[in-house]
Amino acid sequence: MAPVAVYPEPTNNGQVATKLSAIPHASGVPVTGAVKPQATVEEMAGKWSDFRFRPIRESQVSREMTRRYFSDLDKYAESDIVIVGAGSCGLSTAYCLAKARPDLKIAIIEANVSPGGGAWLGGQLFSAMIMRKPADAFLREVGVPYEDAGEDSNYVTVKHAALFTSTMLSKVLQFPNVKLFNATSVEDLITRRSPDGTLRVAGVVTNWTLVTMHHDDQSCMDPNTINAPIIVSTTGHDGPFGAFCVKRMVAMDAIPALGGMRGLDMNVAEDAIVKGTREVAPGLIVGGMELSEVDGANRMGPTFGAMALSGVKAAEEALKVFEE
Ligand code: 48N
Repeated sequence: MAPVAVYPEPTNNGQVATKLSAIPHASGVPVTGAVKPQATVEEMAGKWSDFRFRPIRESQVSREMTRRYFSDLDKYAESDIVIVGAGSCGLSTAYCLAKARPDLKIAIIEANVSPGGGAWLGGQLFSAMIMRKPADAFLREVGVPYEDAGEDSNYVTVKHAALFTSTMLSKVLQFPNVKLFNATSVEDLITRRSPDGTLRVAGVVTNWTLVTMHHDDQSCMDPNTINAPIIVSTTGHDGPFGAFCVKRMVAMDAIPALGGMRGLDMNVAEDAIVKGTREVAPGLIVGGMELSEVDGANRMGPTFGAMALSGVKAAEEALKVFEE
């Protein structure tokens, strides 16, 4: 049997781990890379026999993760805008908001561990994503490669929907004023009643999604909150939480009964969703397929241009609040 590599018990930054106070907080190297890059992958190739990672103490990893997460929870407890749902519409909204207003704090709450919603595949599990023109303008804005059959064609094709969604995630997550809380559900809304009785949405009520899914079999797992003057809800029409915010508003008698999504008509549906993206109640802007449930709009099926441009419009509507 090959000799077992014996590693000295690593301590934090080489310090002897005696008591908490002796363990200096690991100072993270900023992503911007103030440190001169050291190793290169090429240098590692072929020299694996004496390869070793730099020693670490597990608590350094734990502290780096938890310190950041709880600092983010503290920072975004008061957000400027909360986006509910990180599907194609929510991510497009986040991109436009973060780019236009780097001074605003934008929290994205996504129930799934993996953000992206229905935009990882084009339709019936097929890979390619179709966007009807002029939505190709958004693809150029974000830098998503696509194929265009020519000036007379009426759509463009992204060779794999995951190329759109991964590019969107990469761009959105790099904005310093955006924080994605995934695996986290909005399970209610913070509301305020004005003297004339008008109900205003003033934030979201959140919980770990795994907790949200088990309120029926566990008692009293109370939520957390995020205050914000504007909520953009893009929770889609599908899945266990589809159209969550508008259903909650109907339950509170804050908006009339839902119109319920209508049958598939691409031409009617995509124009209606983009043009109809708006503030459906004070403090609550709705876009994407969640809107089809509000307005009784048609569905468009496997074409995504309306999701992207609904996000552009949702961002525009949200920014009006900050211009007033
Ligand atoms: O992708 P979706 O479902 O929603 P949209 O509106 O961004 O895009 C819709 C699009 O994918 C279609 O449905 C296409 C165009 N098909 C149309 C048709 O006719 O069939 O993303 C919604 C996201 C998901 O990731 C959910 O997990 C998330 O919202 N979500 C929530 N996140 C947090 N809290 C909640 N309560 C919640 N509800 C949903």
